[in-house]
Parts: sequence; C-alpha cells; structure tokens
Amino acid sequence: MATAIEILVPDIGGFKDVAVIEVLVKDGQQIDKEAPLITLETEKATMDVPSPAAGRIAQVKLKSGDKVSEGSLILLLEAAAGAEPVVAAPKAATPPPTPAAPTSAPASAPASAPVKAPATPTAAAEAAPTARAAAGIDEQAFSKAYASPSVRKFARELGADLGSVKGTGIKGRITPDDVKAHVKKLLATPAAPVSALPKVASVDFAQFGPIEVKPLSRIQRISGARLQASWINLPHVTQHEDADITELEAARTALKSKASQEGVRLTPLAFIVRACILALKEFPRFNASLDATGENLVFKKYFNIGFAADTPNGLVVPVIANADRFNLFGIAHALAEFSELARAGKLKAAQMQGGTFTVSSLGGIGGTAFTPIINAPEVAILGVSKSSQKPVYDKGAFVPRLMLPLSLSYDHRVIDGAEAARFVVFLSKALSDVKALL
Ligand code: CAO
Repeated sequence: MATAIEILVPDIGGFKDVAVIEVLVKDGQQIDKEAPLITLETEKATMDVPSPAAGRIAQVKLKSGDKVSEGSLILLLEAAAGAEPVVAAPKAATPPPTPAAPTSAPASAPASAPVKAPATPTAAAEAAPTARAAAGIDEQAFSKAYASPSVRKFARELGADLGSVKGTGIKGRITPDDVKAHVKKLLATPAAPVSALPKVASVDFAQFGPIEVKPLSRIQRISGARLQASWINLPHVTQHEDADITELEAARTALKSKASQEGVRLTPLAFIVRACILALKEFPRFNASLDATGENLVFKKYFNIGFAADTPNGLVVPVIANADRFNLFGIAHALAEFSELARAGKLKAAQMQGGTFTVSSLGGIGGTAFTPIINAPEVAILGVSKSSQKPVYDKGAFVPRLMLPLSLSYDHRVIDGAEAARFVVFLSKALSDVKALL
C-alpha cells in the first residue's frame, strides 16, 4: 500500500526565504526518484530539488513565487509500497543531507520520518575552484548564467558555454531552446583554425638598443606563409650528392660564344634543368603530387620546371611550362627571360603557376649545401650549390674534378629514401654525361 510522506526542503546552505522560481511537478504525477521537483533561486545560484523517492504526488504544497527555507514542505508523496503514512514536523527531520550525498532518505526509510529532498546546487558547486573545466567553457560566466539546474545540466551534456547563451525566458532566463539554438549556431559556423604550434617569444628589442622597423615586402609575406605551410605539413628529408661536371663545364665554355651570338647567356642551370627532366621521366613520382585527400598520387604527364629567382622584393618562382620541349639554348633563353621579368616585378600570375618540380640554384653565389623547402604541393626540389674543384680518387690516383653539390629535398610521405638516393645518383650521372643534355 502506498504511503504519503512529506518531502521537505533540504539544507540549502543556510539560505532563508529563498524564492521558488519553478514548480516542476503537479498533483497526481508519477515521478521517479531523483526527478526534479522545484527550482530555487538564491542570490548566488539556482538549484533543483530532486525527489528522494519514487511515487505518486498526492499534493504539491508550493507554488512559483513562494519563499522557502530548510524544512519547508514541498509536497506529499505517495511513496512506493511498504512505507507507512507520515506526518512529521519539519524540524524533526533526519540530519540534513549534503549536496554531495544526494539521497538522504530513501523510500524505504522509517515511515515516521519526513524526507528532505537533496538539493542540487549546481551553480554554487560550479563556481568552486575545482569546477569541471570543460574545453571552451568559461566556468565563471557559466556559473553566473541565469538558468535552472536542468538547463545547466543540459548545457553541460552538449558542452555549451552558458555564459555565451542569450536567454529568451522571463527576465532573460536561459531556456533549453536557447541552449539548442546556441549549439546549432555554433555548428553552422566554420571553426576558426586553431594553431597547435607553440608561439615564438615576442621580444621588445628596443630595450637592448636602437632599432628600425620595416615591413616585409608583399612577396615575402606571401611566400613566407607558403614556405611555412610546406615546412610544417611535408616531412622533408634532404639527400645530398656531388655531380662531376668537369666535362659539362668544358662543353659550356665551348658553347658560350655560340650562345651569346644567339643572345643567350649559358649558365650551368640550363644543363641542370635538362638533366632534371631526364630524371623526372625516369622517376615519375618526383613529378607527382598528393591529391587533396592525401591518399592518391597524381602523376603529371607534363614537365613544368620552376626555378627560384632572387629579386629585390623577395623570392619568386617562375615556371618554364613544358620545359621538356625546349633544347638547351631554349631553356637558357627562358631562364634569362623569366629572371629578368622576375627582377622587374613583371611576371604574370600564370607564369608562376603549374610547376611540377623546382630547382633552387645558389651556385652563382656560393655555399656547399643547403636544405631547400619543397614548393608544395610538389613533392621534391633540387638545391644547387657552387661547383668547385675537388680531388677525386680515380684508378689509383687523385685527380682534380669540378664537382657540383646537389641537395634534393623530398616529401617523405611520397618518396622513400632509397628512391631519392637513386634519383640523385641518376641526376649526377646525367650531368656527367653532357652529350645527353646538349
Ligand atoms: N657553380 C658555379 N658557378 C655557377 C653556378 C654553380 N652551380 N651556377 C651559376 N654559376 C655562375 C654562372 O655561370 C655565372 O657565371 P658566368 O657569367 O661566368 O657564367 C654566375 O655564376 C652567375 O650566375 P647567375 O646566378 O646569374 O645565373 P644562373 O642561371 O645560375 O641563375 C637565377 C639564375 C635566377 C636562378 C639566379 O640568379 C638566382 O636568382 N639565384 C637565387 C635563387 C635563390 O634565391 N634560391 C634560394 C631559394 S630558397 O630555397
């Protein structure tokens, strides 16, 4: 037989005359244990008072707007079978439950004891230093938000930051629909990219001495972002090799006057580009790119060779389209023409697009080796340093040979180290075999 028990307001942290802002149940309603009965609001927090027992509500004794304190009668509950009817003074209640021990008086408690519902003071608990710090949730703003505990719980489940939710309820109270609308809006907004990279410390240089601040050039700002994207996204490895260009240099010297008659300045770079095309034909992966998914390799059947050009405004990479269709002088002519346009800042966008492989030559300046950054989405770049005479051991003796340092950086996601070594060895042989390049 069902037993009517009094459900009383539990310990609510010493607050008196606390406003009932919502009565969440009605007479005759069947409720489960822990079902929220009323919502109270103190100056600091709102809190739900859940039922300590399951049963049928005989009579609700409060209405919205009433003021309550610990021990106030909330309702009469016909608890589950086994319990005796209860009429007990609130003050004679069992020791008040703490918020951390939600069920102080289960339905099977002695029938003569009125039951204090355990309060769930969410906001107060959340404001504590040990508050659960969900990602992206401003705990302080969350705790101050004007919302019932059930709405707070709902917001927690969705990971919504209540502090940012606009309430449309009475006096700006946040309703469940407000939380839903907020989450929907967030889902519809593309997330701003979040950099996981640690930041470089910013230093006030002026504190150490006089300084002058000048902006980066437009080209530097654009190329800088691209270089950084490549450096971060592509696992770079650089393979070094020396190519014997003794005969190539002899051939170039022999051809110089003929070239200048044709208005061409013949530098080692033209031979290098020719050798690269042979190597790319032999090793098509070096002329490929990963597709957007990163799961397929796109093999390009054309050979558009880019070359890094140093200009007063910064680094640019003109592209010689279909470079395989040019002879040696044709390549030399294209190199000179594009270099001039680059330095004059007159390259068109189309003349810097569609590259499949890049050569970066610092040979005219110096250096022995470097690690060029891949011009992504290409997968490899050849760095060329200054050639120099070196003793090479040949048939029992050291002989002087003109050696050209090559530095091939490659995307290790696409190219294995062994393949890269084969590529540079092939390239080195192609540069030694000058007849194939003429
Ligand atoms: N070893 C020895 N000498 C070399 C050489 C090499 N590897 N490469 C070029 N030279 C010589 C040339 O033969 C030329 O001498 P001669 O006039 O006596 O023949 C001299 O150095 C100057 O050459 P150059 O630099 O004017 O011409 P190039 O065709 O070699 O290069 C270009 C053209 C546009 C690539 C170059 O001027 C340039 O801008 N290089 C910088 C590229 C760069 O900044 N790369 C770094 C990018 S970050 O990865």
